[in-house]
Amino acid sequence: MNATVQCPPRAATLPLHCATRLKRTLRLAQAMRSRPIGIGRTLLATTLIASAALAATQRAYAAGPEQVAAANTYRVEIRNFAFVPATITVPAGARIEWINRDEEPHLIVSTTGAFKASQALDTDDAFATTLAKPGTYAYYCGIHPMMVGKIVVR
Ligand SMILES: [Cu+2]
Repeated sequence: MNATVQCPPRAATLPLHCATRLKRTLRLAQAMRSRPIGIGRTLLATTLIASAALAATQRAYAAGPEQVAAANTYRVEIRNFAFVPATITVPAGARIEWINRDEEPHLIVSTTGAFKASQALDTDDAFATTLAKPGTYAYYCGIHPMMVGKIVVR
């Protein structure tokens, strides 16, 4: 009994099963070669989708906060009447996002008016702003002014 059949090296003398295997290998090689373009397209598509998602942050949160895909987004959670973390340091141009995990409404107000205040955020509501210029941005909750936080933009 001989289970393994050797394929000869020359294509001209290939038995049928070897020719089939060679074709399969060539097809695989072609697929591998075209893959980088495929990945490039996927990344581009992902970027476009991410841009669209920025406008739909609150919808994204419905699916879970880890699905907010934008790479330059930094999240501050509101828990037990506190901003967590109370201070974050982000690069210029970063998008900062607050999400209210309390049962009480909260709203985000810049101490200096550096960014537009949020609406009152109900449970799991989110608000975001983008800070382009380096500096320190203090903010507080418009309903509970003892709740304070700080964003340091580098
Ligand atoms: Cu509050």
